[in-house]
Amino acid sequence: MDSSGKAKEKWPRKIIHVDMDAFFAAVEQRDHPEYRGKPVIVGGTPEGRGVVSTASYEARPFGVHSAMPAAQAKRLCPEGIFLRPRFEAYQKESAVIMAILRRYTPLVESVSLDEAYLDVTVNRLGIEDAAAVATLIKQHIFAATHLTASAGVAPNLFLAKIASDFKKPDGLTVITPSSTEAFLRELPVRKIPGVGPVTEKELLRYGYKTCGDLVRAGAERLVRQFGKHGGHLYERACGRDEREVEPFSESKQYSTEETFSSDTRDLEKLKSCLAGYARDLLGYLKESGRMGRTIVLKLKYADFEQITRSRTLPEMPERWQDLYAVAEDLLLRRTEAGRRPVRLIGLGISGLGPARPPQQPGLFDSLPSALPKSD
Ligand code: TTP
Ligand code: MG
Repeated sequence: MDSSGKAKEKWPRKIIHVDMDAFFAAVEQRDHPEYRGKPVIVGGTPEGRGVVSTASYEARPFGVHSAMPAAQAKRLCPEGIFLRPRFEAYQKESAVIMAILRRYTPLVESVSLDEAYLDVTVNRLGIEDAAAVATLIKQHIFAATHLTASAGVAPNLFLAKIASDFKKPDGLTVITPSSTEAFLRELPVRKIPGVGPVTEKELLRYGYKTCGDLVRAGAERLVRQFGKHGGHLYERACGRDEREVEPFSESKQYSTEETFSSDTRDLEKLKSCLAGYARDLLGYLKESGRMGRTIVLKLKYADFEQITRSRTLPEMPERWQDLYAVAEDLLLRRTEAGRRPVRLIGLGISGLGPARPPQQPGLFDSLPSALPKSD
């Protein structure tokens, strides 16, 4: 029994998933007070052909969401404030957030700029109650950045991710081992990470609306109907996930890209984009203390065919000019750029890892004074 008289539940592992709320838009609202409380839409310009990166919570009731063409977002939300993304600002914030998370446990896996898993089964505060750790983390992030995060606490990564998404923004949801089944029973299949609109449609065709429906169908039938993927869905619907938090995978790729306002065959224009990207990418990597050796060029031709061409180097280039030289070579030798009109160009570095072994600062070193000190 614990102090509240409740029987203590046995947790195989305690995982927290942290996901920032409307990340890019929240940074813009923080930095521009005049945008607070207003629908802010970050991404391509509505006059152009780019897409929405994200929308503030004020814009979401209008139906605006990530990956929607910005022009469509403008039709849905004419009073929206449309902003171009400021990636350096978001990367800087992300680095602050990830550094905070690493103070609680070295077992932090950052899966994107605004999202990470932590294994706090054992943590540096020595707190058993993972929900209490998640509460501290949310306060810590807010004190340092003035941005809100939502957190999910659960016995595995899959459930923790579902939980962090359950009550956004500024939410905290706990799924305990004993509440897992009830939690999943009515959960729509679309909420399973990896189930997009196409898979959802397919599942609905067979009458599977919720995780409960998948569990009732059983593994055998699902494998018959959907092959290996069916078996995977069954495991998740039962709330099982054996994946570990992998601290060294960090963010797997960092990239930047742009959709042109009109398709182009102009090689000079493409090359000048790549030079700008190379400068940004290398600056970011150096600043965030990471290194990556695989250079990835991405092109989308006017007919929407998309290709990537990559090259892995013996070590990360020191100067942006060297990174650019690789990108240019890929562009000129391994694509049809110049001969075929191009709609989008992007450059990325993958296989990222920390340049130095992660440090283990004291948990409360340089802690913002706003964070309540434990006594
Ligand atoms: P998400 O965490 O998916 O979205 P979000 O943080 O904006 O909102 P939520 O409160 O629902 O978590 O993505 C994090 C950031 O990544 C987002 O602010 C912008 C960027 N992003 C894109 O650029 N394109 C996309 O399609 C998505 C989904 C995100
Ligand atoms: Mg987010």
